[in-house]
Amino acid sequence: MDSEALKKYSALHPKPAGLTLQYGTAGFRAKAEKLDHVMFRMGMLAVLRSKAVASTIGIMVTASHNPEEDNGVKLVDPLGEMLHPSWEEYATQLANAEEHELQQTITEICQKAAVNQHKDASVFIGRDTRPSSEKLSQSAIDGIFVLDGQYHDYGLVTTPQLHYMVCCQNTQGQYGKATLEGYYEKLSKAFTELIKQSSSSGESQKHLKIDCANGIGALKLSEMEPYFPKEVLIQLYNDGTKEKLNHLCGADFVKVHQKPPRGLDMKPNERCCSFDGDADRIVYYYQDATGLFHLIDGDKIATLISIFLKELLAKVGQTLKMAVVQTAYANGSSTRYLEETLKVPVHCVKTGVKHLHHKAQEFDIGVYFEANGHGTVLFSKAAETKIRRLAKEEKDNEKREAAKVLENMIDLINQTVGDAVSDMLVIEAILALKGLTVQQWDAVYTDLPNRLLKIQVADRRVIDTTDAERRAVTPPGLQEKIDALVKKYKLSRAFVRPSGTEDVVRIYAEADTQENADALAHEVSLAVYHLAGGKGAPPQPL
Ligand code: 16G
Ligand code: ZN
Repeated sequence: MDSEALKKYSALHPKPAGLTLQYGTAGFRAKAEKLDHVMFRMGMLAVLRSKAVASTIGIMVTASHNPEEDNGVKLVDPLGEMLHPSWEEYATQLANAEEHELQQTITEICQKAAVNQHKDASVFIGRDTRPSSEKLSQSAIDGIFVLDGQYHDYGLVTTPQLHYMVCCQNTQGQYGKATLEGYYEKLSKAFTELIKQSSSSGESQKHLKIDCANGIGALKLSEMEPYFPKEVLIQLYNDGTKEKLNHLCGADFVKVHQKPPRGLDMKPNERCCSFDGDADRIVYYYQDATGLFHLIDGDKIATLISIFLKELLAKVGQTLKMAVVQTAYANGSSTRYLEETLKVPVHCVKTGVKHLHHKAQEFDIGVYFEANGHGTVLFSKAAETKIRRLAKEEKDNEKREAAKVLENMIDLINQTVGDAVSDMLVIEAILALKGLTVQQWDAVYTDLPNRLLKIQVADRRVIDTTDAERRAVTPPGLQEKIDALVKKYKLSRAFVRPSGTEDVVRIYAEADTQENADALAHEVSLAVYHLAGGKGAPPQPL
């Protein structure tokens, strides 16, 4: 490490005095103007991580569904996964080190993580469409440069595209080509193969309106359109040419507010979907003839995919072990449907993609989705090999055809991380193959009414949880109180957890009616307010 160069460059990316940030579930996130030094330092950290694991590491500059003024950065590990938890701590240390401690901090990280500084390093970098992203990614490149790393700048890409590139690169092309064309070709080929076998017709069935959250999804879908078969009729809305990123639109807005995004003209019974700002989440929805809005969230997406995969496995005659991974936010009806009707095991883990991904890796086929629309399907190496072999060699026609469908599903799904583009194509293919309308999909089960609230407390760390965040261990008495409140309502459930991305405590409640879900959520928020040191005036009923 050239300490003069380090001094010179870090002076160009000074840390604002007194600012401390933490590498959380979604990396670093803050107002864009506070992040220049963080980007520079994450460029350096990516180099160190690359040397430590002798692989290419990714840097994605995005703040996903946050307001346009925010930004953020996430590191991507060799197989396209989230950064290993042990390194989250190093990321936080490096981001918060004072200027004069930088060199020392780097040396310490190298010692703790056994980094051989003489090794080569390679970093892939990408960014979303925020006005601040280009400059911030340049700062990260400065950080890569100062520690002598090689880099490839993909420029504007979706978060899942960057994850995909990193995985392709580190698996020597086995997963695909580490280029945008490679990504488009792989997905569109699998999709075309899949829908060839669909017999369902009717133009309205094929039509899909997409709210792109005024983000990167619009750009990348337009780029991909020439690769699509001509049967695909998509119409893009909120493409970023007129309005602000994520403003009153996008997957997070639609999920949280349970209403349509601005800027998308929705006719009764039309199939619509929303991406989030960096295109790693997707939710579907439609409005019925009476004007009622129907949200089809991550739980219903996981269910549709599970139904489809389970049928295929039965046809192929394989007993591959399939499971669904959810979080505490999963609607109780979805869990019940999956376990009792579909008879697929369901596992609940803590919020955050890395927890879901990790758990899903335990199965031959692991379907994971957060209710907010982030999710994918993982196939174990053994399952993939078996399926590909059957698709090629199986003598029984029906079995072989089913194996081919499974094989194309494997290629269509971005297994590195939740991917709105890939998930959308998976869903569209399943609906076409099964001849399902969006209404029929929605009717698979009925969501229990639910309510999500948040309140501020003096220190959200006073709330500690267990059992995949479904029970509070501290403060004393809180869980007992929640248990007593839940008993007052039918089909009810409630939990509280400290947010990993905002300074708030989140409260979730569901019950037999919306009034009851609202009342329960309010009562639980009062309990949190009183027992966990609520700030300001007590929460008011909805
Ligand atoms: C982050 C997570 C997302 C989670 C959300 C919860 C990743 C890549 N993203 O956006 O999975 O649902 O945080 O936020 O892990 P919260 O902790 O503020 O509720
Ligand atoms: Zn996102």
